[in-house]
Amino acid sequence: MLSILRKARLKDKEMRILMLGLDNAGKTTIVKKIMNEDVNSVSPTLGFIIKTIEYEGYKLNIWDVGGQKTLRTYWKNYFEKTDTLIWVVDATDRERIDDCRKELMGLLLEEATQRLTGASLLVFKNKSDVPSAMSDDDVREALQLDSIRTHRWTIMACSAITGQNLQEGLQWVVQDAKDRLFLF
Ligand SMILES: Nc1nc2c(ncn2[C@@H]2O[C@H](COP(=O)(O)OP(=O)(O)OP(=O)(O)O)[C@@H](O)[C@H]2O)c(=O)[nH]1
Ligand SMILES: [Mg+2]
Repeated sequence: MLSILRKARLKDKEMRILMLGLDNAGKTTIVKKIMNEDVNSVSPTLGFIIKTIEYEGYKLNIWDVGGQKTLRTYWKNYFEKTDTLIWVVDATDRERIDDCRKELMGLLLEEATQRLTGASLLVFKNKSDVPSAMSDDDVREALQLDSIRTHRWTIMACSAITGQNLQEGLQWVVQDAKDRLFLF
């Protein structure tokens, strides 16, 4: 039933995108950069922000939810009707990469995750402009992405500061949605 509704909305060219990840990963900065807003005035998100972006005729409703530890228990309240989950990783934060894996895996395994069934996953390896950032392979391994069988996924290096791969990420999201219309 859910997938029928989802499909109907995709036909209407409207998508719900949920952006999650640990605090300080760069979620809000990514959204601001995409919207051509000033990226120097970002502060931690205490609740959530919804921004709508028009991309290739699609209306992308992006839910940017705060990632601080105390806020993570509320993440599941946002799962419903999500077409694509964008998981943002701070590639410079080696210390918390294991926390990052646990949170992502917890999310995908949780019972409430049934509400995420059928959603695709884009892992944005953010802060790739920093020379010491982890490589794609490092992050792929550290997050054990290859073990994910329940969702279509991909990983992309990006930077909310330079704008690297942000458009390409949206391109993947939209193309994946188009593909799914024919798949199911
Ligand atoms: N060098 C670099 N810094 C970045 C990048 N993206 C974000 N930052 C910085 O990282 C910090 C956190 O960015 P936010 O966008 O607030 O992170 P967030 O994921 O929204 O954090 P919460 O709202 O607390 O969950 C800010 O100081 C940003 O300027 C990036 O691509 N490169
Ligand atoms: Mg934020």
